[in-house]
Amino acid sequence: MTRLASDDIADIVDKLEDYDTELISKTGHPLRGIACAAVGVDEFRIRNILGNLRVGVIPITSGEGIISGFCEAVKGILSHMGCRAFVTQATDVAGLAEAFKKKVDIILLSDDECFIALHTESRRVIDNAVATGKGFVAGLSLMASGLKEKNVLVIGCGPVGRSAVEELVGEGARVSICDIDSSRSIALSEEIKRSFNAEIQIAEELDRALTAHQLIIDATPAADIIRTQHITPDTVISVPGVPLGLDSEAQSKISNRLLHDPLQIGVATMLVCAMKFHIKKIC
Ligand code: 2YG
Repeated sequence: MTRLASDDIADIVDKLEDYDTELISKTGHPLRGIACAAVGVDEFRIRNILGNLRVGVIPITSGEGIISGFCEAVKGILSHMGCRAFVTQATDVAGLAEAFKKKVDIILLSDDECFIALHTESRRVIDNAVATGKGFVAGLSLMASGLKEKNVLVIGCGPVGRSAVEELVGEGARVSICDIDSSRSIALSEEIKRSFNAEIQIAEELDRALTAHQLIIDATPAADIIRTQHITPDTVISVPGVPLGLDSEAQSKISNRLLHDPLQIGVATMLVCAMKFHIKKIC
């Protein structure tokens, strides 16, 4: 699992308004709209519910410890989405106690391996990797005006890539997968066959797969794997992976048809996934 650095997230909160403007120009929706599309919730229905939600973010000191700015960035994204979010003063178990005493509806916390949202009343657990896969597929779909019957390449068969593949199969896309470890792509294709009775293709060779696809999800921690020769006027790329997998020439060539952020879409989608259980409770 990629561990973010403070530099990756330092300016997220200050730039959320600008990011919404960028997202609207790329997908037609701001962050909240993309998260709602990812979860299949009507954005206008949840607006007032969000305003009443109390969300606690708990700093966790285990393992490699606190990432400076991480909880503040998560809290800033949640507040930008319209809910009442705060970072607990205490860390770890004391932070959990503080959140419960403050009667939160949703808790977000992350150690080195696992970043989750807990919906206190329904006791549901939302995993960041699953939500991130959903969110970036929704973004690709909005940029490409739908993915049904379209060929989509997913690079990286880790937790985020797996979630993206499941979403794409659900959207009726024709999915190819590629992973540096072929046992992971084989395992994922067998799992998709078993769970969805759907066939996905395994691309043995990344360069050839990138040349053959215009719709791409890059769910790897690899840099510079997507280069200028892979970018055509029809190429649209959604990158949940950190760092961004396009080299600088490919980035300038693809211009507006590229979606990437280190935390925002994943956290926004986690929140809407969590509150979706909340909506079920009230409707
Ligand atoms: O509470 C803290 O400050 C730390 N325990 C947070 C540690 C987070 C470690 N995980 C990551 O940096 C990423 N997997 C987070 C999600 C990235 C989404 N693309």
